Amino acid sequence: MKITDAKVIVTSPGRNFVTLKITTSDGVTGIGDATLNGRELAVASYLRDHVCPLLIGRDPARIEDTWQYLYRGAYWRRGPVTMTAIAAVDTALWDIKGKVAGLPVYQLLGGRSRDGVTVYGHANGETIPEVLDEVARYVDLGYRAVRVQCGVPGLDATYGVGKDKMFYEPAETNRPSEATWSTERYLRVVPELFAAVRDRFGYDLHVLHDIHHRLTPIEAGRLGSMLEEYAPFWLEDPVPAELQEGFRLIRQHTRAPIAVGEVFNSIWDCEQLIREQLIDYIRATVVHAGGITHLRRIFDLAALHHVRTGSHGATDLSPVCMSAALHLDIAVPNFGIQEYMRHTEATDEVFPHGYHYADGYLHPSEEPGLGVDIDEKLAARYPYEPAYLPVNRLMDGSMHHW
Ligand code: KDG
Ligand code: MG
Repeated sequence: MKITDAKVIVTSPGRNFVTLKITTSDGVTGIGDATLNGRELAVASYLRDHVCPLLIGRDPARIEDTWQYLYRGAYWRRGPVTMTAIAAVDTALWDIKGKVAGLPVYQLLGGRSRDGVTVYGHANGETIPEVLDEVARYVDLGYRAVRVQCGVPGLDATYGVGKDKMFYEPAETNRPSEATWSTERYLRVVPELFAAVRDRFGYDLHVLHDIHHRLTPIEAGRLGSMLEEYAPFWLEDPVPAELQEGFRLIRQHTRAPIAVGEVFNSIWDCEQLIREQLIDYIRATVVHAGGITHLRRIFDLAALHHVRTGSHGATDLSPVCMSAALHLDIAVPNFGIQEYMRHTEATDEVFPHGYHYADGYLHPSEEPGLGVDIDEKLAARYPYEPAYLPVNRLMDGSMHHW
């Protein structure tokens, strides 16, 4: 069997998604998510202009070899654009392998380690009472874990506090919007938020919070120590993570569990964080971290160092990525939690899928392969729309350091 076609499909059913579709000489098809929020067309070009021509004639069964060929062969290693493109190829080849074997992909990864994948959703609100109402909505839906974010008094907009409920879309069309930030005000409101959530919902619910890289290590240590009494499940992205050793300082000052990794694209972004046990959850994803093959490698390294998984699953990761993530989540021994923000109805129609939510858990599809498809005719009805993630500035107008 050989690869006979590889094409890139860009569609925007509510937001932009890039998908790679590979076809084999036996007529088997596989798909992979290649969406990089705000930089979608860079990955589409990387695939179309540089990778698709190399795939034609290759054996689709050689997943590892193809991964190494694209990673090493490019000479220019790593980076979000390259690794998202490689992820799309890798995911599509796992989909094909599952279909050829007649098995869901998780069976090829060693089979089930658990009955379902515990997920969390985002409870957002401008005010604390609004957040509490959103938490109640998730609790009513059976969720065991909820991420809480509220507006910071005195700031016009706070990143991560979405306008939508159940979806999460920070990107905006045309030019990026610009928001301002005050660490002092933020550090005052978050403990109040946690206190209110614990007061109303008790301690059985897992409560998560995303800092979106906005603090320094010592500020993050202070926030963590203030939140310890409210037993946070994790504090996410406390600081920008280019300087991995900076996390040592956070560890010295708090026992709050730390999660990081949604912007990571390679094992080298988290090697020190994992090896020195500076984090508790690794949030790298299939689409941005080199596909199932590379993410499995990261998860295995993490398993050796008491680090559990907590993959990114915001709305900008397509149902193709979510399907692939669930096959890994259900199989790996050190699974922690999976983020799950729902897609719009239009997106679900373009990407029919077999995974489903029930009682706090997601369940991967039992169909051979990943159990997700793309309706190309429908996809063609939603042309690409330029969109950017917002920019953040401090009160004095300087760019925030994250
Ligand atoms: O594209 C960026 C979003 O996916 C990101 O802001 C989401 O921080 C995020 C999260 O934890 O879901
Ligand atoms: Mg995040």
